[in-house]
Amino acid sequence: MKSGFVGLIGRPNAGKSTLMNAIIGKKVAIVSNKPQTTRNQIEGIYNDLDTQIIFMDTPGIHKPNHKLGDYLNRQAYFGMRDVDLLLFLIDIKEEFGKGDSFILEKLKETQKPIVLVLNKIDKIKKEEILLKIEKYKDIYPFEEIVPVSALKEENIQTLIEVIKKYLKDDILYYEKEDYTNRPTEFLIAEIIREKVFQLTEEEVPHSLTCIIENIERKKESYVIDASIIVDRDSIKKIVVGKQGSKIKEIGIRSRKELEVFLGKRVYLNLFVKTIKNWRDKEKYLQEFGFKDFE
Ligand SMILES: Nc1nc2c(ncn2[C@@H]2O[C@H](COP(=O)(O)OP(=O)(O)OP(=O)(O)O)[C@@H](O)[C@H]2O)c(=O)[nH]1
Ligand SMILES: [Mg+2]
Repeated sequence: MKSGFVGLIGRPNAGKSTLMNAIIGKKVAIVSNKPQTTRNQIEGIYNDLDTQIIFMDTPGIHKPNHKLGDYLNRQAYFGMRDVDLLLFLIDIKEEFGKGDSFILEKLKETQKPIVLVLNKIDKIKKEEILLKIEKYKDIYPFEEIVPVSALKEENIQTLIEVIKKYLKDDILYYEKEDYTNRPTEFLIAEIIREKVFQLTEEEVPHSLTCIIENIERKKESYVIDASIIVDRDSIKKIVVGKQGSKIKEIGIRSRKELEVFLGKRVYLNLFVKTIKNWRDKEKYLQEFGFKDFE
């Protein structure tokens, strides 16, 4: 039996959550093509016959514009502590930029082994992959460099084998059936937030959050009341849409996925509420679950 903790670190949109889901084989963390999708440190638990790996998915490290952004970065830094191995994720198609050097410096400070994961290899030609690997070798002596496609699930098994070399413990931290540390309520709110992320543009997804007000568990169904909190009325108008068309679509898509996830019929009541500038107010950040561990 081997076990241990692995931090997934990188810029927003590098594909950290997609990779974690691909490794776990279940959707633990939501994914979108917008930066700053992940807002909390989320554990995904990988189990096979003789191994348990606990992955820490983290928010992409970025320049914050709000208190919420500071919180996101702090969550990422927490994800670097108390792990056996750090996976530094980079979109192979992008150039290594200032944001990446900044993250690399932070990673180096931890003095933990760093494996570079070059993600999204499905977007470039095979010959280019080798050239990129050579380039990254000059940037830092990474323990290893592993090219993968989280989306197409290419080379994932190789990555798992690499990770296994760095696991030091021999106890089960979680039950073998567990795949995340997050409660069902959190996963439900995230599924709804993902739909809002997918169906809105520009600053809209970032200025809102989703909270579960109430869940009634019945014999054959769930009744879920959820609120989408926005930070100004103009955003509320967009989320509701013309004659409620947008919120209706968000509701339909969320319900479909929730029914599969919960395995029961779902009655979903969505409300949209404005709380001015909630992203900059400590009181609301705490109330909406953006709490530090310490
Ligand atoms: N083509 C391609 N797209 C990918 C791959 N992995 C992730 N993506 C896409 O990249 C976007 C961002 O993916 P996420 O997994 O949300 O990225 P993240 O690093 O978790 O982002 P944050 O949570 O914002 O930090 C999504 O549109 C994914 O579908 C990949 O291997 N290939
Ligand atoms: Mg993410």
